[in-house]
Formats: sequence, structure tokens, C-alpha cells
Amino acid sequence: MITTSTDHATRTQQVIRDIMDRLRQAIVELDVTYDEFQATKQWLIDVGEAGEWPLFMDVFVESTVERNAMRAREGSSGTILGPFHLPDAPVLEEPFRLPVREDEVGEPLVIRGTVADTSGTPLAGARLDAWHADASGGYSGFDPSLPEGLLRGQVVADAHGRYTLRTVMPGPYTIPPTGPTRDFSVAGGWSPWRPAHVHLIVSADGHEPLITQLYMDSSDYLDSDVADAVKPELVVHPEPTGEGTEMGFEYDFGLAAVAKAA
Ligand code: MBD
Ligand code: FE
Repeated sequence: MITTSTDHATRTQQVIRDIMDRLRQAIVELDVTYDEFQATKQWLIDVGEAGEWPLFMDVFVESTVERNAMRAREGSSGTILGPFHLPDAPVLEEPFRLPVREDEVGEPLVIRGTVADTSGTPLAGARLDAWHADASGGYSGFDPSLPEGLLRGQVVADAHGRYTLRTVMPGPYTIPPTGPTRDFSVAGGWSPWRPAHVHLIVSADGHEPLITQLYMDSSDYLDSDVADAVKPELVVHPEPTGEGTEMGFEYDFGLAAVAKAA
């Protein structure tokens, strides 16, 4: 199908008008007061001034978009991208360890598995772009107390589609303790936490990139993720590997072939 600028305008207009209609209807049904309207306006301004729009949108809206947009996607389940991905993380060589500090807190963690297509054929040279929070829930590049590039990197699967990724156990994440997104979660009665997780984008030529997260079953908040992005098939069970305090688990990915143009 060729999308003309007229089609696009029609689609945009349909979405904007339908959302505005529903918002106006809610204002009437809820009998929203003038004080509430002015307080909401100030809160919207505060989100912008705090630079929290990416955080707010990904925590409170992205999971609905993801579940809907990906509902017909074959292969492994994905989940939300979130606001903390940075492109162009370094490609790691053996032993495939994400950059850590000398005194990095958290048990060593090794993730191994295979990347294949949906019929189980291994995808040699598949790429896995990984990033996660440190034990305190901070992301490098966003938390100024952390060194640049910490806990971010890419690994390439071998000729059999096998990959290895070494890092440390992430901590749970919490929405910044002061700020409009925290205020919103408190006002709505939501816990501000996300369970401990590792983010991954798994990609291979000719296949749809899989944006996903793996959730540690040892973490709190699995049943109360503020971002509502946990799926049962994304919960993993790290076990001792026998190498000191190291923990590990296996996770295999199946990638859908690139969708043909409609
Ligand atoms: C995160 O760590 C995250 O993954 C998402 C989606 C939103 C906020 C913080
Ligand atoms: Fe995250």
C-alpha cells in the first residue's frame, strides 16, 4: 500500500480527534473542577521541566502500545524498550562481560542461550544489545554518579547461534524519589518500583529486532511492576553456576522473519 500525505493526515486527525473526544467525555463524566484542571496543567508543565516525558510515557503508556502493536508477532515475546537505551554500545570480545567497576556490587551473572528463527534454525552472527541498572537501580548515561558506558554492551552469537553474556545481578529500579512522575505514581496508588531486569535488543539480518527484558525471579515487585511490562515467559530463574558466587541462566530467542510490506 502506498501511503499518501492525505492518508497520513486522515489517520493523524482520526487519532487526535478520538483521543480528545474521550478526554472531554471523561472530564464531563468525572465532573472535573477548575482547580483540578489548573493543577493538571501545572503537572504537565512540571513533567516537561523535569525532563521526565520519556520516563512517564514509557512507564505509563508503552506497555499498552507494545502488547497491541506486537500481538501478531511470531517468535519470542518482547516487552517495552523503556527510556534508558543508548545506541552504539561497544561490541564485546570474550569473555563477553559488560563494563563494570572494580568494586561493582552484585553477584556475577552469566546468561547463555541460542538465537534462532521461528523454525529453530540457529542465526549465526545474531547480535544482542544489553543494558541494565546497577545494584542501586541506576542506569549509566542517565544517573550522573555512574561512569559512562557502565553495564552496556553488545555480544555477537557464534556460528551455532550461541551467545554468552556476563555481567552482575541488576537491582530493582524505582522512579526518581522527587519529581512529577513519582508524584503521579503515588497519586494513582501505584508502587513506584520495577523488578530487577536486563534489557536486550536481539537482532539478525532478515529478522525483526526483538526488544525485550528478562526479569529475575529473585526480585521483589514482579507482581507490581509500575510499567506493567512483566510477562510470565520473561521471568528467569538464576541458579548458582558453581563458580564462586556466580549465578546463571539460559534463555533462547526466536526471531520472526522481517514482515513483508503490506
Ligand atoms: C526502567 O528501567 C525501565 O526499564 C522502564 C521501561 C521505565 C523506567 C525504568
Ligand atoms: Fe529498565
